[in-house]
Amino acid sequence: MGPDKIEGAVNWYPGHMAKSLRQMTQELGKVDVVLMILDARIPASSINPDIMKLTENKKKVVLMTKKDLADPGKTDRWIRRFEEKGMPAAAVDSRKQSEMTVVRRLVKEASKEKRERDLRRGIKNRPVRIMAAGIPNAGKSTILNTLSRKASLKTGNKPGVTRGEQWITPDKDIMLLDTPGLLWPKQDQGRGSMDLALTGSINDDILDLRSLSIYLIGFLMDAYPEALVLRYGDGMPDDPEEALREAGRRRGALSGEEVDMRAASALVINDFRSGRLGRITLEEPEDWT
Ligand SMILES: Nc1nc2c(ncn2[C@@H]2O[C@H](COP(=O)(O)OP(=O)(O)OP(=O)(O)O)[C@@H](O)[C@H]2O)c(=O)[nH]1
Ligand SMILES: [Mg+2]
Repeated sequence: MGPDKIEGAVNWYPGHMAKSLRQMTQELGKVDVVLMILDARIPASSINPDIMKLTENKKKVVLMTKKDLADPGKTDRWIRRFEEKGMPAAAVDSRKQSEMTVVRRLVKEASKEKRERDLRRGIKNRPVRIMAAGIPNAGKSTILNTLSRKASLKTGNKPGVTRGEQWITPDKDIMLLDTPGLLWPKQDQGRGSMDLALTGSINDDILDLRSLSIYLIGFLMDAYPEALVLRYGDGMPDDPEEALREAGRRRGALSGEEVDMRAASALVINDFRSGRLGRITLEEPEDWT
């Protein structure tokens, strides 16, 4: 099936990420609860081991964003898996106010000890300080905006929108810390990296879109064959590369008479990212250790 490497993926850990990690370390002392922001389509690959290590002794809540794009059955299984491992977890569409009820409840539970400690020390009404951390483009800034009911943080559908740490104080009860998306240095360049690339956490210009889309099509043929039929029609070739060509042909990704494979790749990847291939999760909780 698809290749196991992304060519040219050498600079996945640009210097500014190392700097951000150091800055987060400095802010951490002030933080009561960490929101571990994962992408519901790739819960395993979106766990950043550096962030896990950094926040080892902190109260954590796992929030899987982009629930609207993920496979609902798999999302439920992922939630149970995190809970089994002792991590309170929920999945949300981070743009929706109605989905913040569960987030507020989990934050309240995670900060219970801190509030009781404050009370014992005679401290009243000190705000709960919450940090959102995770990979680029996962929806950290979006969820903090929704929680604060104000669009004060910049968001955008590409990795690396947030460049520095930023506290916001939407009301007297909470303080929210937005942080830049972080990858980690020693990434193998296998499947996890492909998944991070497909969901848009790695800059597109360092990716080989063709191998990426062939990998995606191969995965869909196994796991969600109906997704390809619904989007591109019946009678697609069995070979992923040929299927890519055919999808390009049917969708008009042409250069003259020929299929423009680069345009076809971009088209298929965009169809996935935007949900036009349906609600798809690339990773199973059973494969995660
Ligand atoms: N469909 C969907 N889109 C979402 C969701 N959450 C965030 N997005 C979109 O994902 C993109 C990235 O969101 P951001 O909040 O900028 O992501 P971030 O984690 O802050 O990214 P960096 O600052 O680059 O690390 C934006 O286009 C959001 O609108 C969600 O739950 N569902
Ligand atoms: Mg951001």
